[in-house]
Amino acid sequence: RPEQQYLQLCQRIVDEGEWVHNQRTGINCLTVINADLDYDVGNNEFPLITTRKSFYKAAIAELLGYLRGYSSAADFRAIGCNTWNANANENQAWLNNPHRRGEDDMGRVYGVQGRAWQKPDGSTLDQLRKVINNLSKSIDDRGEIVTFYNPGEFELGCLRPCMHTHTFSLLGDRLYLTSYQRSCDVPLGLNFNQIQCFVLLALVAQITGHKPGKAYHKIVNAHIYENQLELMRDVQLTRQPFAAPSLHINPDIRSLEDIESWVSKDDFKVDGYQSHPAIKYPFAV
Ligand code: DHF
Ligand code: TMP
Repeated sequence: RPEQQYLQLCQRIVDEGEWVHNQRTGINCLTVINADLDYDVGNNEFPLITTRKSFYKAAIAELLGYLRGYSSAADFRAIGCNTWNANANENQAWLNNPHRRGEDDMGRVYGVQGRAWQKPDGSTLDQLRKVINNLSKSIDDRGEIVTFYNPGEFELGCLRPCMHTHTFSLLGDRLYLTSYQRSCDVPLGLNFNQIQCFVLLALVAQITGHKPGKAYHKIVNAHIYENQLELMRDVQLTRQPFAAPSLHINPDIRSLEDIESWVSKDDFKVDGYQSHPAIKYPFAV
């Protein structure tokens, strides 16, 4: 059961985590270092958490926004995703940043780096296009990497990317994905990120004509904020998980252009999802 990995990480933080004061948010976090999760995309074991309601449509919409190169929280809202409103509009350091271009601007984060990495000569590099072109020709040059991590432009964005590097690999007749995350809000952000690893591999396999294998998700700093701990320990971790659901992607999605133009969160259908009630975890801006 894919949720066991999730629940084991939560329990490990509760049992073995160490308190760390976080400067950016001013909140203490119970923290562990290093976690390896994996998802069997080939067998369609969709890693939705069932011990609380998962807002998977918003997680898929967020991924679509990244793949399209969005840099405005308004663009995310327009496709059914409210996850960037706070960081774009409520964080004082970003509101004071002279590079912020008004309401809803996120700056040069995620998708901007993935689709329009700035080169020294003034032109831009589309990392995702390159990877999809190569995989479509069954080429894996051992560097099929899309990275959002651009330290030279951190001050131009509202938040440094959390899940920041995705490496695709071809082996035998399968496509694999390894995703690297520097910082993980386990109660709130982790299930979104799990969904995104799974869907990214399933989607890229579909449009490049490969069978999906596994998605490997590597996390460095995994934490629970102080104000989330009780809900996690006394509510979510006392619940028994239900069986994993499966994901069905519209087979008409055939190219990156499709993703850029007409694909929406409703082209992704989930079968057999049963969950415990929602838990509203506090969000640290
Ligand atoms: N900051 C922090 N402190 N934690 C995060 O997880 C985080 N994630 C960001 C940006 N900044 C962040 C982008 N992704 C939610 C989920 C993912 C996300 C931002 C927010 C969230 O609030 N999820 C709620 C409600 C989802 C909904 O109603 O659509 C949840 O219960 O999953
Ligand atoms: P940081 O930039 O100070 O590490 O704060 C980012 C916070 O957001 C941290 O708690 C991790 C969390 N986060 C996720 O867990 N997943 C995500 O996809 C994003 C964007 C943020």
